[in-house]
Amino acid sequence: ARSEIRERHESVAAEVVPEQTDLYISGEFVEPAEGGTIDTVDPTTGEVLASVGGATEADIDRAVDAAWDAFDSTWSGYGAGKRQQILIDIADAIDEHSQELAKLESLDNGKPVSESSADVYLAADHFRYFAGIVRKNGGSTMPEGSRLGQVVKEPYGVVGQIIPWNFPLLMASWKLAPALAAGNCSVLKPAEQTPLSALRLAELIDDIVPDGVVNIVPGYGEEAGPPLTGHEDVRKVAFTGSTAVGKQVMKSAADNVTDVTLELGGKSPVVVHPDVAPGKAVKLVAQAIFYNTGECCEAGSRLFVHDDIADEVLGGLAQAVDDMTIGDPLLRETDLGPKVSREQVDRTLEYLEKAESGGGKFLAGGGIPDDESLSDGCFVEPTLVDGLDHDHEAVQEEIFGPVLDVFRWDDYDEMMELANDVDYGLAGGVITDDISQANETARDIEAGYIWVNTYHDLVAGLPFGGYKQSGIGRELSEETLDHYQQTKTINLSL
Ligand code: TXE
Repeated sequence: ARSEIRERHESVAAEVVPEQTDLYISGEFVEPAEGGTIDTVDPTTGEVLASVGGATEADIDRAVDAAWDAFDSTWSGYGAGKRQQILIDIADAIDEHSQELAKLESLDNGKPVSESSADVYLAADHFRYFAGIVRKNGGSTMPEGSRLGQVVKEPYGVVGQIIPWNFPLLMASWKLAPALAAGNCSVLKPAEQTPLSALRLAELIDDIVPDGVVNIVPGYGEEAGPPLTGHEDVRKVAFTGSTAVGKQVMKSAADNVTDVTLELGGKSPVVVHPDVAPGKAVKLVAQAIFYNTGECCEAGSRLFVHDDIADEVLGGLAQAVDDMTIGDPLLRETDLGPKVSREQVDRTLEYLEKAESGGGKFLAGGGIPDDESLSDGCFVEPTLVDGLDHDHEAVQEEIFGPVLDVFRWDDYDEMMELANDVDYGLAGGVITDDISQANETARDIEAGYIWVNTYHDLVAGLPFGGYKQSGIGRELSEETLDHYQQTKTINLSL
């Protein structure tokens, strides 16, 4: 079975790995100035999929210049209608290549193809959403006595965007669609682990978008990140990644007082009330933590289940873990693929060791799957950890793996105090059939996005972003356009 997986991956890679893997600057694929390359690895097989150009400061400077040239010469002259059509054309191009992009994403990131197909659909949908709202983005006027006030929205010009590896294509679309809709040009840096779908997107939009409007510059975080976030000609920085790096990004942007939005980590609580059918809770909780191998900033990674149904829910979850198909992400039946990298596996295992030595008990999982056919890959078992103190590292810090910390409760206020006792505040889940209870808990959780009786459902139009150390700003919504524009007031004396 191990060789079967390798053969399958080799043949799919031959079919979908893009030809162009250099930096995409000003509509051309160019070698990095200092010639470095980055190997991007298939986390299922450990094989190198491609060597891509690795940008350094000189390349970032070049990309920023190219973006300003494009802004000044063409893009700033395009009206909303023209930008709308371009966004629709990008969405169409993504849809036309959806299967290819899904396979590429599954190869490079390791996510099951059922999930990467959803990502590709949502990426196209995101461009369509911003194509829609761009036309109502008109500003306002205020006639007041002998003056006529006008409030107009203007693009920043050139924005710098940095994305992580957990939803490579979808995050590229979350960044590019609003930036372009608002009238900006972009320099976008994909994560070094997963640059391929963004590079393929560059190929696909090359004939749609004027040269230099979108520049894709893969590179290592430390090499390509700071030159972009601290660049004096970059007027806005949007970052998705770890909270630790988010803080560095903010500091570096401070040098030029560059506007920043950040979408950072999370440690989101899921609260289960006693009135629900345990089976319903099991399904939702499993989805909240195990989707995308737990590599979701919004993952529901702390479960608070009411005493009355705790045994049934936890038993059901252990069974759900047993029933999951862990395996080759290229197969439709796979529920859980590998993590993105060896480094990420080690990080998760370290937390599991700490959890165990800190008194945690594994109700399911707890290590690497015992399956010879998966031994080349970055697999980790879905894991339930019981019995940790809430202030333990494995509870307080983002593990970003398929690991759920479980807690039982019977006193609502005490439970809610713990639920909010983390530095993060990205999301939360509430499971109950009692509408008043649902609303109360949704309001009590200190987080930017609460799901009731569902999870991970992120639909364009509903703002997504963090409280506390989970970030600044909102994506997926009209508010996002504001983050990519500056307000100008023209006060005209009549
Ligand atoms: O993240 P980084 P890593 C969390 C998650 C994970 C941990 C570490 O807990 O285990 O972070 O992952 C770029 N200036 N999240 O180390 O480094 C980097 O190249 C500018 C949550 O992979 O934050 C990549 O493009 N940029 C998160 C991006 O930052 C820099 C998703 C994210 O990588 C940089 C990913 C620098 N100095 C990880 N250093 C989420 N919110 O979904 C790195 N980068």
